[in-house]
Amino acid sequence: MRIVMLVDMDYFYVACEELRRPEIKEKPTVVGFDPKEGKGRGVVMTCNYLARKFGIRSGMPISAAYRLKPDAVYLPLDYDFYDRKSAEVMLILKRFAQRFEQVSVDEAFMEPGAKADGYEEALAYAAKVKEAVSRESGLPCSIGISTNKLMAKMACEDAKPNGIKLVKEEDAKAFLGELPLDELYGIGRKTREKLEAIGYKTVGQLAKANPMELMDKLGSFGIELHKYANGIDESKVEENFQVKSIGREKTFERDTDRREEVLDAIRQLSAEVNAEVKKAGLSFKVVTIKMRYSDFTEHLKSRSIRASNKAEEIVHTAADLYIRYADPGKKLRKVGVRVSNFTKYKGQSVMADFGR
Ligand code: DCP
Ligand code: MG
Ligand code: MG
Repeated sequence: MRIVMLVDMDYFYVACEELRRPEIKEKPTVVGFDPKEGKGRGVVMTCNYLARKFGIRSGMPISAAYRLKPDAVYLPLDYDFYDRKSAEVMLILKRFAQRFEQVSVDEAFMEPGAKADGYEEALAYAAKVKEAVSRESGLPCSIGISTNKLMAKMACEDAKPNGIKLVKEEDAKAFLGELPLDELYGIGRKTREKLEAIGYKTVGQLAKANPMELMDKLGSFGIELHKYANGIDESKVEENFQVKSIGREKTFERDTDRREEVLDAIRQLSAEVNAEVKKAGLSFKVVTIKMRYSDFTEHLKSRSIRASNKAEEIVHTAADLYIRYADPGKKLRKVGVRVSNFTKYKGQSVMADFGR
């Protein structure tokens, strides 16, 4: 039988911070922008479960979090560190997967295939995965198990934090039926409001709706939601360990707005990217530059070019994007150069797992 698992790390950014600051473990902790005693702008990226008890949530203004719990621990963002931990976790998970699809910095779908071919086997297998992640990365995760991606995701939400939850195919509808609409994958605030306006309040009611009516109100998305409400999802776990992009980034010793210093960095990064591209025997069609400013806002600019494998093409495009689009009023904390949309060059094979 087909078993699908979704592994999602618990309170990921804060859990990463706990590794190097064990003293925050027992304290409500928030990672995000500086609250500046309630006057700070920007949002909460995430918080641990202790902080959630006070009503703090991802995405809420940091000032609102501060009002709820001024004496929580507030930590700044360190994307480099979270990216490294993420890469480490993904490598661990891949070992356990026959099919694997990373869907965000902290979550991935996996099909164990013949390694766990039944519900009981899958439960035992998930426990093994969870244990390996914990032992090797030091981080907690939760795992949802079911027979498709949608239900694995829904099960994982239910398992959180630090749990494993299995939803058998025959139990999927009952499991979903009780949930309020916006807990169903795919339903955000707007869709919920539309559905409520036509009289639906729970996923169970939506499951019994006439799909034609939903088609009328929401187009083909309505049909999809009707399937979701019934626990149906035919999408595949898409293997994505083929190289999709190759990039390098550099954090400046000090935040800078000196053009020459940035261009030097772009030249150096482009050369490194080019070496990697050559090794893989690829040609690229898109060059992207990433600019992260000292206030942690981030700017990505891409340009499509004719397929190329030339170093100069990377440098020229990246430098031009920087000159055109960098915000002159801000200092850069970090710059990155990335190429993507590969076509094969000289018929060499595509290697997996290029350095991030
Ligand atoms: N994140 C973000 N902005 C958001 C939501 C999340 O930057 N609006 C970041 C911070 C999270 C990470 O992505 O740590 C993973 O997001 P999750 O939704 O998986 O949330 P957490 O892992 O933090 O908590 P949970 O235990 O609920 O999964
Ligand atoms: Mg998570
Ligand atoms: Mg997640």
